[in-house]
Amino acid sequence: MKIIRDDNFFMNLAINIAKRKKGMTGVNPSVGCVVVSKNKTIISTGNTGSNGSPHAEIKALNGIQIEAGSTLYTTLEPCFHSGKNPPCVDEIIKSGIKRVVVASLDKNPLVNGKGIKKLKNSGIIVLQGVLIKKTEDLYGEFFNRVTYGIPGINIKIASSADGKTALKNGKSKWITNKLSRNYGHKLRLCNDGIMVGINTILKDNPSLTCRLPGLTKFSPSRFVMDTNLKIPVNSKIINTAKKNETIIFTSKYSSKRKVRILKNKGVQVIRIPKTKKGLSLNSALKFLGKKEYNSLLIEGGNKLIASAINSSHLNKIFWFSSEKIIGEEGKPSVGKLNIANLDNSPNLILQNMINLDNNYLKVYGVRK
Ligand code: AOF
Ligand code: ZN
Repeated sequence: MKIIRDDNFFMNLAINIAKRKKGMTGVNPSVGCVVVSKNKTIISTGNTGSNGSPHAEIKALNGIQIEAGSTLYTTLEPCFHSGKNPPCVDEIIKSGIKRVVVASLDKNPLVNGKGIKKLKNSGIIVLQGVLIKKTEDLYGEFFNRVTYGIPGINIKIASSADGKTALKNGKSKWITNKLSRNYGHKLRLCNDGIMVGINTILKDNPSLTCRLPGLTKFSPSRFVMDTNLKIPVNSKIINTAKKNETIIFTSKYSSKRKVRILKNKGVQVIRIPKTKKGLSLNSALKFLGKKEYNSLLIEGGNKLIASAINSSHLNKIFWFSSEKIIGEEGKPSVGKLNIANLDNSPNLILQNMINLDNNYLKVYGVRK
């Protein structure tokens, strides 16, 4: 098959380069950039640096000589503002490049079209929108945060073929296979934070870290919804709070002593309001948005998953299902949704289905 080295080809490469750093660029989205010469040779590539600096375009332009007729491909509109990093548009203009291809506009209000306008005003030809569907997908959570001030929510469910997450006696080790569980660690890597309900901590005592070799330092921050502050002070996440950020959301602050112990162990205890359905997920999300978390992975329990499914900030559901069948007495993956009419069921789109050694991962997006 002949490979056509057109704009789509090079943008696809930039997207793959960006994807490789997802979850490792701090509050900054992961961007991919490719510089290509007139005769379609790749001159250099770059993606956003760890923890957000330098920006992808700066890395790609560093140390190269721009020949006439070169094109720069970038997955996200080059930045216009000075934040922790200087504006990429100025570096692009200085480099002498005369053609820039962009996939998505940067919905960050500090940029949002201004970057492209400045490039065009300085005589650069800009083509925007190439493979935009793929980049809108890649930046779904980031765009949610810069638009609404709230992180985009992803849900992970690992269930039997009939949608159950545990036996009647609570046992769940292991419903899904090793490959699925490893993929689950990749999801932890790709998200800025991970949230569970207190019952998941009481039942499993998880550490909620990413344990892919070499990538543990990119483990997400951990958040627990714990209405009555039941968290055991010696649970794994509390004992590792000095290494990995850990926040307990609660509505009770009654045991001052317990709060003090938790704080001494490096845990933040944040009081948020309670609703009829339990702690207010929206209040926790607003708090996390202010802290500039772009993405949040919710892993359970099923009540929290139900709240996340009802949230307008739901981004994707990653549903792993195995070949086992558990039956009616098993634990349902999703808590009560109280749907009386199927038209009110969440409107999902199956975006991808991956065979993981005969477990299946279905990735659902949300029709908004
Ligand atoms: C780019 N290239 O690689 C990334 C961009 O605080 P700063 O200066 O690092 O700016 C952060 C913002 O820059 C971020 O919110 C997003 O709008 C944009 N990210 N822009 O030109 C990059 N990561
Ligand atoms: Zn930039």
